[in-house]
Amino acid sequence: MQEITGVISQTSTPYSEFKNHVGEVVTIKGAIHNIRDMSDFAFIIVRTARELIQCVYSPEFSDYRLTAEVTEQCSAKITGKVVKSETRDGSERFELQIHNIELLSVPAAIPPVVISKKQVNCELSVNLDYRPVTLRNPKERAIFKIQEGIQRGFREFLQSQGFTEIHSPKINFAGAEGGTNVFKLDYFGKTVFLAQSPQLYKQALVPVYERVFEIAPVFRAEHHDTSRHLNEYISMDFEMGFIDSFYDIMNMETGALKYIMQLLKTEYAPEVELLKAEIPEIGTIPCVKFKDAKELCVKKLKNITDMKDFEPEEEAFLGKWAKQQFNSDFLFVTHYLSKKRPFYTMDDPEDPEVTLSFDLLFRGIEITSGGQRIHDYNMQVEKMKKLGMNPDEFETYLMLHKYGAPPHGGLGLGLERLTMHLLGFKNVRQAAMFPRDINRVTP
Ligand code: AMO
Repeated sequence: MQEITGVISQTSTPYSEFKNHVGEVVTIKGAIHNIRDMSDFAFIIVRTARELIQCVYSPEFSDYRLTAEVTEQCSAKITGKVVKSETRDGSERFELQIHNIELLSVPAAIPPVVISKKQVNCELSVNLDYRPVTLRNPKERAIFKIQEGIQRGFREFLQSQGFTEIHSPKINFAGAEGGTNVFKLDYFGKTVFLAQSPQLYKQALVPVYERVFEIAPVFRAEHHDTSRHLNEYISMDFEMGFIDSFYDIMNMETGALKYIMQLLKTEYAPEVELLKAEIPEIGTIPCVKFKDAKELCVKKLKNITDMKDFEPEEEAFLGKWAKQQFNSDFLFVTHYLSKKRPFYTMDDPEDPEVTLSFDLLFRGIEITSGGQRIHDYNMQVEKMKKLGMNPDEFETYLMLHKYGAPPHGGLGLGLERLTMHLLGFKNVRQAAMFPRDINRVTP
C-alpha cells in the first residue's frame, strides 16, 4: 500500500543552485523554450518556473543523440553536467552540458504566436487571444510575477499592522458604488448584483476586527472601451477603525506602498530587471486639495468643461506637476466634491460641499480612492435620503451604524492600474492576466 508522507521529493535542480554543483551531473525539469541547432551542436534553452537555463547539446558530451522529436514546448527532464560559461560582461553564468533528454510530453501543434523571442511581437489583441500561450514568454509572465509581489507586499505590510484578511461575497443585494456600471444577475428569479467593491462588507467588519483587508476581483459594467477600464479587476482594499482623520488612511497607504516597492526591488529583482521597471522612490507624498488642483488644471489646460471631477488629461498633467514640483511619482488629491463621492463618504463638517476623501494619483493616473466613512446612523440615513436612495433597501448595511461603529475609513487600490504605470504600459489590459472588457470574455 502506498503511504503519503506530505513530502515532495526534489527532482529538479534550480538554476540558483548551479554554482554549488559545477562539474557535477544534475537533473532539471522544464519546457523546451528555444532550440538553436548548429548542425553538430545545439543550444537548448529550458524554461523553468522563473528562469531560463541554457543547455548545450554536443555528441561529445555523451552517447545521447538529439532527435527531431525534441521541439519547442516539449516538457522534458534533462540530465547534464553543470559548467561555468563564458560571458562577454564577465558575469558568472552556468550552463548544462546535456547527457540525456527524456521527453515527458510532446505538443500537438506549434504555438500560433512566437513566444521564444525576447518579447511577444504581435498586436495586443492577438497576444490576449492566445493568452495561455503568450504568458509563457518570460517578459509576459514577469508582469504577473511583479503583480504577485505587489499583492504580497500589500498583504505582508497590512498583516504587520494588525489587519485581518477577509473575503466578502461577490453576489450582492445592492451595488456599493452607485452609477450604472453594475452587473445585474438573475438569481433564482431575483435580481442581484455583482460586487462593484467590498465596500459594504469591509465596513461591517470594522466593529468586528477593527482593521481588515481584502484582495479580490470586483466587477464594473463599463460600457466604454478605454485604455484604463476593465470590467473585472483586482481590488486591494482595506478599512480601519478608530482613525483620527482620513490622513491616517493616507499614511497607511504610503507605508504599504513603500513596503511594496522595497519588496519588488529585492525579491522580484529578476523581473524588475527584465521589464526595466522603474520602481519609484517614495519619501513623503504631497497632498493637494481638489479645488486647488482644479484651479491649476484650469490655468494650464484648455477646454476643461467638467468642474466636478478630473478628465484623464488633467490627471496626467497633475502627475507631471507633482514630479516637477516635488519630485514625486505620487500625488494625493483630497476633499473631492460631495456630489461626486458615494453615499458612504463623510462630508467635511467645516465645508459640507466637500468630503473627507482622497484619490492617489500615480504617474498621472488615479490608482486609489479612499476616505473617512459616515459612522453615525442618522447621518447615514439622512445622506441616503438626500441622494434619493431608499435606506430600507440597505437595512443590513445600516446594521453597522445602528448598532454602533467607531470612526473609520479605508481605501480601494486597483492592482492593474498600479501595475500598468509601474511598468509604463499604455493599456491596462497589458497588466491583466485574462482581461475582461466590453468585447472580451475569452480566453
Ligand atoms: P473606486 O470606484 O474609485 O472606489 O475604485 C477604486 C480604484 O479601483 C480602480 N478601478 C478600476 N480599475 C480598472 N478598471 C476599472 N473599471 C476600475 N474602476 C476602478 C482604480 C480606482 O482608484 N469603494 C471605493 C474605495 C474606497 O473608498 O475604499 C471604490 O471602489 O484604481
